[in-house]
Amino acid sequence: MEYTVFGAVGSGSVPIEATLTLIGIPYELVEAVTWVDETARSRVEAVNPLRQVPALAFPSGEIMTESAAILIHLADRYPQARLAPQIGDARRAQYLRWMAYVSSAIYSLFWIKGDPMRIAADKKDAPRVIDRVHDRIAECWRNMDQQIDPGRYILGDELSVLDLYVTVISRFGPWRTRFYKTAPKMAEIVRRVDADPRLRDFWARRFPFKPGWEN
Ligand SMILES: N[C@@H](CCC(=O)N[C@@H](CS)C(=O)NCC(=O)O)C(=O)O
Repeated sequence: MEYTVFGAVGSGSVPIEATLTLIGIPYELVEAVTWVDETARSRVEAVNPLRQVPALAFPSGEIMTESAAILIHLADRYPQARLAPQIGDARRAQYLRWMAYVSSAIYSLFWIKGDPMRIAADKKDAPRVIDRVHDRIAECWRNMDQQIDPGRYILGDELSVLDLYVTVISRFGPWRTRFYKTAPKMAEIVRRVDADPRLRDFWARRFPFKPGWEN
């Protein structure tokens, strides 16, 4: 009886897989590159009718979708891993605030970016739509960066699932080079998480740093 992650290399399932790795929980992986492959979309349909990854099947068979909620759940369910401020901790409100923000203000925009024709009226507008999505994402990172007061990590001196989440989502467009300029406080933090020795093999497998990856 294990967790099953429905995910894909370089996707929003990666922070969840990283969390399970840090907690030390074995899991099965169903690989589904949903944004390029119709067969993959059908493979996840039974667990997520929106045909997106990530989804998490619990050992009990219960299904959970929504990356931020899954991360919050895992960090609460395994408090010994110290991957989130627990209820009663003074940092809890800001933790929940930024988890929801990354999901709703930033990650959700990738639905448009993945296929601009989902909202564009004309194919010739697609590049402009992507540029605008990138501008909005950069603006949202800037807004977050200006309002946080981090230590070694976003919420203080301990790594949390929020750091894993921001580290992975900031690897998507408009890519890291722009993120470093737009969000200088978080730039230092995501580089620290990229370099975390506990995740070295994991990153290599699940979100490899290929030449030029920051651009
Ligand atoms: N709100 C969802 C968003 C998930 C999402 O956008 N997943 C992408 C992969 S990173 C996907 O499956 N896209 C395929 C599609 O939307 O068709 C979450 O936070 O888990």
